[in-house]
Amino acid sequence: MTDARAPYYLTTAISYPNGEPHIGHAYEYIATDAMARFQRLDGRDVRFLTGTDEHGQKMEQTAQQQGVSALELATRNAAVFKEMDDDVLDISYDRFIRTTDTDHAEAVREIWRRMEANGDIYLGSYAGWYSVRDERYFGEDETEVGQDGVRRAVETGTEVTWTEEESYFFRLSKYQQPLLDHYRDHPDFAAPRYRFNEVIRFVEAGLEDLSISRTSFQWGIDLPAPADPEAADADRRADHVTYVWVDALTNYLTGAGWPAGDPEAFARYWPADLHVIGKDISRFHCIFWPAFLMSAGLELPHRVMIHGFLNNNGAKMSKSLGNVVHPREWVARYGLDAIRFFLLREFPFGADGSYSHEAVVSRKNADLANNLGNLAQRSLSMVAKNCGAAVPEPGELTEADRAVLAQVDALLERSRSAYAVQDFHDALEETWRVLGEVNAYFADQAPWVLRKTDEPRMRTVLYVTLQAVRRVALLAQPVMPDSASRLLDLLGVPAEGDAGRTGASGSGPRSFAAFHEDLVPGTPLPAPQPVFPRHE
Ligand code: ME8
Repeated sequence: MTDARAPYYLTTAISYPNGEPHIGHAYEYIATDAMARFQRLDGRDVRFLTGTDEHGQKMEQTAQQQGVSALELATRNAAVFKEMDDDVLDISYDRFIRTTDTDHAEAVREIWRRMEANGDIYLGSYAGWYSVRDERYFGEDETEVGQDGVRRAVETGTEVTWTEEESYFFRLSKYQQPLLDHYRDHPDFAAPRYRFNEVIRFVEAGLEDLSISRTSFQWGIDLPAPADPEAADADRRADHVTYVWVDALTNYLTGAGWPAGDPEAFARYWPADLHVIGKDISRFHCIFWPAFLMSAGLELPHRVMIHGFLNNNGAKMSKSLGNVVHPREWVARYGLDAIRFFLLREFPFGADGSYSHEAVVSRKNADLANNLGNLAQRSLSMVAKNCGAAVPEPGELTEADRAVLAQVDALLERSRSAYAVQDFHDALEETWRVLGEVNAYFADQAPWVLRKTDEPRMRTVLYVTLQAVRRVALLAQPVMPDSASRLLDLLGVPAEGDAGRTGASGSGPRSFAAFHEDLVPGTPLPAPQPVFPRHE
């Protein structure tokens, strides 16, 4: 059993607002949102952080190309990301952080001070191949020159340029063994296992110190004043800005109220329970971030969940291929809940996934319209016509009734275990497998025949079916908040909280605390309406 009121702090990566959000961003927000909603419904005190990563050379260059200041670009696009969260995807975040927020600059300077006080920061110089797209250096052996004469990073395929500059370094090498020890003692620190293993192999191969400041541009957070104003480098600091990844990762602390913003919240929510990120940034989160925290004397997050990438029909999304999908268009075309369901049901969260029109429509029609929508509509219509539009009074339950309900009852624990490891796919697959059993039960029992032969038995079958639909709807809430809420309205289940924000028409969430309770016979029901339309 989880402690009912235990805090649960989770985060998404913060996106670079140098362009429009795409469906890959939406995927991460939706998954993290489902996780946040599940924990809330399960009684946890959730804090959910998302936002934008606004500093660095990439942002500065894009702004120059567009003839605006970096802050203008960031402000304009951060609003686009936030609007997507609010108006398109119904993301239930608690704070949308921007790394240009003033409390964040303070957090970045504080973590720097602490790492420095711990003897982990020194001034040196760096020469290497820098990728602006990836905002990181690569060793010569990690790059290759293509047929077009352009040198690129092998790992990410992005262009690199030779950069030499004075730089502050973080003693990452010192943390090789402490990191390996931590991984060994916390086998769930990162997941899925195969991605975690890649990280471990990388650390085992040896870590070099990390360049953590830049002098070639100014769009970043200033370093803190030196602890010793007489220090040899004191007057040099003003030329440096903090490396964007030190800045970005620290957002997770700022968002929890560190260092001075909200100490009570920080004590309550830190360490984070979960960072949700994509596979391209696993090293930053599984190596650099815990090393910075160890150096600063702060606790490490419990878990980093590394999701795969979304591809369009198997092809990488890119502007040049013209196959970048905008979340707004997707949602307009299929509906938000169908998209959310598709993304979390179609492939395991850790794996790469491919989407196509056919795949989305097939999930929408088969799983939602047929398996759930039809069952709900048929049983509720029969109740409306034959049971006085109220929850029917069941008779004695048969073996078949008990068997199907036992399967449905087991779904809460199964979903808890699946969500605990962000296995949305498993939770939904199992729920829909059981829903298939409920459909088979409904077809076998044929209440439309019983209506003529055995009305009390018809009422029992309808009652059992509504019980099953209610529990499935309760568990569907994190993934499809609005549809599930509307379905629960149709079942006469009272709501407790606020409805979602995206034009939600249902009356809001129902906690899992009442999962095992029964529908009350005689409860009046509204006129049934289809909740899961077919895609024509
Ligand atoms: O990496 N499919 O920002 P970002 C799935 N600012 N996920 C994808 C994706 C795709 N096609 N493309 C990107 C950054 N993502 C940094 C993060 S965190 C302290 C700083 C994911 O805008 C990506 O893996 O490039 C990352 O988790 C998130 O979207 C933001 O990517």
